[in-house]
Amino acid sequence: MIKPIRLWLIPSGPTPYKVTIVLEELKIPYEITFFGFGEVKKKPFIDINPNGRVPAIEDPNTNLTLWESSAIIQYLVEPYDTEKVLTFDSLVMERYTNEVRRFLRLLDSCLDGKQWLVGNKCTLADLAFAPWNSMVGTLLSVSAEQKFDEFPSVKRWNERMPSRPSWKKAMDTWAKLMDEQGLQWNGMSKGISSIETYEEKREKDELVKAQY
Ligand SMILES: N[C@@H](CCC(=O)N[C@@H](CS)C(=O)NCC(=O)O)C(=O)O
Repeated sequence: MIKPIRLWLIPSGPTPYKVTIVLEELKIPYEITFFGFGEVKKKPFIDINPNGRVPAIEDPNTNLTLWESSAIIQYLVEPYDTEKVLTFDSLVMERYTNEVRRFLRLLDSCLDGKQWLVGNKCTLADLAFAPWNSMVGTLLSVSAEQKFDEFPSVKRWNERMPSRPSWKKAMDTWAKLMDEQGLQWNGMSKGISSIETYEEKREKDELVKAQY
């Protein structure tokens, strides 16, 4: 029997409701302790969260006190989302990667011996793929250089795109806007090389603003 988790919040602050939604979704019993905005930097709350911001939780099942909403929801899914209601297990991720591969194989066979997808000129059908082709390395967790190794016709077709000024302009705009937000190509902040570091920094509130 799960003992109710205590959730500390101020009613006017939106962030704690991130936690209540997850508690509801996962049907975890909880009790709310609420107080006024003026008391957030005072006792007794700063004994729970010395940083003086809500939400914070106390879990009597594990004797854990925790603050920072992203850290809290991450913590809640570990023991309480056994049915994977709000998360994916690795099998689902694997299925997703396999789907991307299956589709690329199909695309590869469609492009076999052809320059473009429809007829003998570059059409909307080709150009609509261009941005996603740029993301394939991230989707398959391989380097940009290796992403089309298994799909030679797709690789040649994708290499034809940069000959289009429109493609180049769109890519330049994309790169410039990402740069302005301090993001690298895979959507993570510059200097972050793994999803684990990304999650860690997100919990500590250390990501660039664009990632919230
Ligand atoms: N990064 C924190 C942000 C929490 C936050 O800013 N909470 C606001 C209410 S929505 C708060 O406690 N404000 C009081 C203050 O900053 O003095 C989190 O995700 O838990």
